[in-house]
Amino acid sequence: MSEKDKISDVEKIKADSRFLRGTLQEGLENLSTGAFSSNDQQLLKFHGMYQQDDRDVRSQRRKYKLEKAFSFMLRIRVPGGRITPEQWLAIDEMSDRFGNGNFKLTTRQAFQLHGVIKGNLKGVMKEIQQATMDTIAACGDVNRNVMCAVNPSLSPIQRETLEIAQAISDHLTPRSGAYAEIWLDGEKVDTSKEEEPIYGKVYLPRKFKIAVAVPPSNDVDIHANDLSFVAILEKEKLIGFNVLVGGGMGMTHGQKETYPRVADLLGFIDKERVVDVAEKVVLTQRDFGNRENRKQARLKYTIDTLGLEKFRQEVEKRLGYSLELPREFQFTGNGDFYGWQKGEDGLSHFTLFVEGGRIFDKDSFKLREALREIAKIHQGSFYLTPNQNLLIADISVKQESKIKAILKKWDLEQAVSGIRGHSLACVALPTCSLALAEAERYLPNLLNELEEVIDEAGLRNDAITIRMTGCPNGCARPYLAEIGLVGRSPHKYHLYLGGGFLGDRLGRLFQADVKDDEIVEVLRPLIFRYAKEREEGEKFGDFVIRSGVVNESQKNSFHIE
Ligand code: SRM
Ligand code: SF4
Repeated sequence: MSEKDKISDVEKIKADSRFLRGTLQEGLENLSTGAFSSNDQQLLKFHGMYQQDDRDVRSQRRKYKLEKAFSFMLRIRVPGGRITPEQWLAIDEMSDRFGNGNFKLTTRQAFQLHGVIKGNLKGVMKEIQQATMDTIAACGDVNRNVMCAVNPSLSPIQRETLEIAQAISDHLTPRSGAYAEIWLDGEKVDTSKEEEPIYGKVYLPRKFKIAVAVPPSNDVDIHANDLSFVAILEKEKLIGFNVLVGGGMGMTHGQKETYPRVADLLGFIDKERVVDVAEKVVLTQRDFGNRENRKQARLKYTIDTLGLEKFRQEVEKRLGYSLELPREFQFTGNGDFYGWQKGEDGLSHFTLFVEGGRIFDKDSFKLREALREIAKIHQGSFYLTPNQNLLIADISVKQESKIKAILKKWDLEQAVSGIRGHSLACVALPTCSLALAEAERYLPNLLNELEEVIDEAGLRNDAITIRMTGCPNGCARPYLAEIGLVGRSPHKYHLYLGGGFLGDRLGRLFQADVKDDEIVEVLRPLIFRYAKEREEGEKFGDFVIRSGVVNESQKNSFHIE
């Protein structure tokens, strides 16, 4: 077998794509089908979109011999989650005109529009550009949306780290002119002269994710990222970052060679070196990542194959200098701080709980309308948080009462229980083609039932992290939750327990294939035991390990033995 035969099909598609063009232009013009060719579907991801179909109506359409109800999900990149009120209003408007009337705040601080049909793709892409946003590299084998801590009480540091996140994002954005050419009627370029200075013509072996954390908050979940920078402060000034590599969530049920992994500490760097280090870690993954088997291609497997020391040497060889020893840091949690807070600059900030990150109106619940009303008068920023919530930031004293009045009018200031406030669910059905079970549509109902048990046990205000995904890919980072539910098949979930409240330890498989209507009964005795037997300040995840409910040193703790 020649070297070329051994590489995966996606590698061949990228290599032949003329820097991500493929036959996307022809596919776009072919309106006899709502779909693109399978090769072009791979390339679409680099342009920030996924071909999907409404899975709720699949069997009905099959019965009438109709093509699947194809539409596209567009992911709009928002480094660090910061947008202006004008951009919020633009997304809101586009979701009506081009999408399915609602939109999603993702677990990586980006927007998603669902339900855009092929004939509308160009129109929406142009409007996204007019709103000074884009979807470039929101998906695909490149660096994705760069996350950054969102904590208003750290105002000056937040601003500084956000600039750094933006600089990393800008530096690692692909240079191909394909995006402008296809979607924005940009000038055609001679592709034989085109270059991708960082990625080269086959880009990375797999997706790549970067986060910037500011202790004490681990809201960005450093252990779910390929590369993380943890801010180190001295006398309240940012001096540099600890560098962590090799975190990741995705695995496949039944395939033990796939697993979630927490990141390793690589060292410390001065703040001026962040972009350089990000580039060299990306280059090392580009050169050593597995291009034959996509299930082994993430950085976490590269590191496990090479060994951390060899990986460090390769990074340092490319840098031309060594990393320093890591510095001490301490996290206190990975959730958001709800409600009102004052920043050091005297401005106010309000963090709103957004269940499942979905911005929608239904019956008397008018979240979209309320936020539209706020965006029309708000003079500060919005931040999409890594927990699918929304921070209405930089509110002046003059504006505060007006925003408070709108929140009150729409009943949005209500406190949520500790467990709901620390919940995350991925999209799953009906749009995600990989979903094996419900998540976003089911978790709120499960929480209604679970809250009854929690209330009975007197734990309403206790923060417990619970995360649900429709499949083992882990888009809501379930293996880092104290209670993780991972879809196995319709109505069935693997239940993982014992993840660290700080997002620093993976949970263990506690029970396989739990039926949805049995989850509460399985958790009930554990919640009561926790309420009765916990030590002072002990978190649920720590308790289930200390009390032997799950075993921390259990081998292969993610799959059924
Ligand atoms: Fe994800 C694939 C949704 C964050 C790991 N993810 C998908 C796709 C695109 C399904 C597909 O490939 O066809 C999902 C689209 C569903 C839909 O209908 O919209 C999808 N992922 C999401 C979002 C929207 C979940 C959410 O409800 O917020 C998140 C978008 C983030 C963003 O703005 O960029 C999202 N995905 C994550 C995270 C969490 C994170 O990055 O912090 C993870 C785990 C971390 C990691 O990457 O290890 C994650 N998504 C995956 C994987 C597994 C990757 C792996 O290493 O095995 C896949 C499948 C794949 O890549 O093959 C996937
Ligand atoms: Fe889809 Fe699975 Fe990701 Fe959920 S975890 S959005 S089901 S790929």
